[in-house]
Amino acid sequence: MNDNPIYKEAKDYLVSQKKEQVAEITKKFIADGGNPLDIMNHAFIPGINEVGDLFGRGQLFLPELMLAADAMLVATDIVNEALEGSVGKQKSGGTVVLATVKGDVHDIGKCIVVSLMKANGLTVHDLGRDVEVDRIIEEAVKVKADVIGTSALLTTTMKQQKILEEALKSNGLRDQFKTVVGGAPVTPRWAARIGADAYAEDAQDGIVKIKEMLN
Ligand code: B1M
Repeated sequence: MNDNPIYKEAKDYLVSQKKEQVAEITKKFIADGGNPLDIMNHAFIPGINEVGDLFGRGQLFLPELMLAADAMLVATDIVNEALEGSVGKQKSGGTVVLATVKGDVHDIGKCIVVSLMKANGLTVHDLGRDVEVDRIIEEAVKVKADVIGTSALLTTTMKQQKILEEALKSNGLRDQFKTVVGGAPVTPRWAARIGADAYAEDAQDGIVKIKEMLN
């Protein structure tokens, strides 16, 4: 239910960079039986998008963006812990190597994707952020990954996803892995253009696409 007043309250705390209140309301929401992803999807993601829009329009500046990101990370940690704790340890057999691409430090979305993957029984090798294509491929080969997932939040770093596709081809490895791309500026059209196997709009969509590819 998107009209739950707690979502507006939580969103307002995030937009006004009130880290303590963000932590408190997230813990309370989960303790009261709320689905952790609901507060993320209905309060914090719209909240951080609003912050991004304000920043883009020059109505909010980098220090405030960083404070809001800090509050977002606190919420993400609490949500991710709840997600990971909510699952059994059964593995579904799929192995995923995931990273935010080189030149890009945005990892809030990627961390949500990682937690949801783990919650769905996937084995995840999270390489973090600002990761070189060669390092991603090296890890995928090492752990015999089924899927390579990349996140890009900047229009300037999206091209790393294309570089990954090209590197896989030139190394004769393209058939060994499925690839999925995500991140705010990434589109299904971009995924098709660079030859990725799938585009994921959000974390849940990522799970759906990966499970489809694993089947
Ligand atoms: Co920056 N930033 N930022 N930033 N930042 C954006 C992306 C921007 C759109 C803001 C704006 O101007 N309106 C803009 C990019 C413009 C562009 O490229 N055209 C921007 C800019 C310019 C910058 C800097 C250059 C600012 C500066 O220094 N002057 C700088 C760049 C640093 C760098 O990377 N080299 C910068 C820095 C930062 C902070 C460090 C302050 C912070 C990041 C902190 C962190 O991540 N640890 C930050 C933040 C928070 C944002 C915004 C406001 C929010 C991003 C976010 O966390 N969203 C962002 C504005 C926006 O995106 N609307 C912005 C919430 C998150 C849950 O969503 O990551 O999209 P998202 O993930 C979603 C889906 O996309 C999907 O699932 C997730 C969950 O639903 N998904 C996947 C993502 N990856 C996936 C992978 C998958 C599947 C699904 O499978 C592989």
